[in-house]
Amino acid sequence: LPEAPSARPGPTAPVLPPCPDSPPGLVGRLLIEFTSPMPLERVQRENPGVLLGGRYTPPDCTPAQTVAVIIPFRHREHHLRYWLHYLHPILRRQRLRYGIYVVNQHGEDTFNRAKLLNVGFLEALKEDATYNCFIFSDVDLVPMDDRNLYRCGDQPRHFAIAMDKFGFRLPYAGYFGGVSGLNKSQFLRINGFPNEYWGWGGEDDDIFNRISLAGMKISRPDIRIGRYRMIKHDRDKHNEPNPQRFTKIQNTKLTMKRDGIGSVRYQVLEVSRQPLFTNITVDIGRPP
Ligand code: UDH
Repeated sequence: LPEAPSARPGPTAPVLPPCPDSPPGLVGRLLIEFTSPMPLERVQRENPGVLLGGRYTPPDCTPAQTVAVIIPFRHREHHLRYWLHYLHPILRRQRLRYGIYVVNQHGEDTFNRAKLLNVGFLEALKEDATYNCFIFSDVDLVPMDDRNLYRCGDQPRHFAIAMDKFGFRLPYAGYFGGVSGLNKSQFLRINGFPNEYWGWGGEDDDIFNRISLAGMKISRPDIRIGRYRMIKHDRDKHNEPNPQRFTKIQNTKLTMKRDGIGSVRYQVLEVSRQPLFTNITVDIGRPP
């Protein structure tokens, strides 16, 4: 029987093929430097395909996932410009459908990276319920190889495994810092991230513990591909090393049930869609 004409896609609804597993336009090793100034206007000009809020969809294929990239942030505007400059073209070459969310901690109380990441997860989903992969990236980490694909898989993924500051090696077997990715069900299975790590350190180890306790394993790229440059910086104000971190990471098994995405409290003060990213300014409170 001939197919009913109405079942055929019309000219207004082109059906694109699925995006390939190995994107064809990747270039491999990249030259990354942070010396020349990087005006936002230049980054905008060089990324005309990026839509308001930092959204992008490949024009020529249908991606399997929709990726929310979430960046914990406060007072790092010049790092963010480099990050956007390098990452937008990489993510585009990787044929991802994605959005960039900068979660900006309001005020000058102690910084809380993991809580900001929980906020990013919830707020990204409020904007687009189709997000099913969440990549959590520090603002000062730029991949040196575009074959390090910012996608989720059947296990939580650690991307930033070979940073320049650690001599391009994994600093310890259970390291899960810098850039990591979980799909929605993996994230919910560990009750998201802890909200109670104020100041620097420990929260990434707590996340690693959550993943292990939930019976999952970390997946990592090849050490030659998972290379990163970190933008050099001094320690930030109001993000001093947290002296409680050593005892806290001993107690993940007890705390993860009550402290996580199910218990996060915050107040969004502003959501603003910029040309290259969505900024979410949030009041996350202060340590008790
Ligand atoms: N972050 C901010 N603002 C802050 C603190 C942290 O945006 O005030 C974010 C940012 O995305 C950063 C991430 O949180 O990349 C992690 O914080 P960090 O860069 O301070 O952590 P890292 O371990 O550095 O990279 C620790 C301080 C190193 C000082 C070394 C001096 N030579």
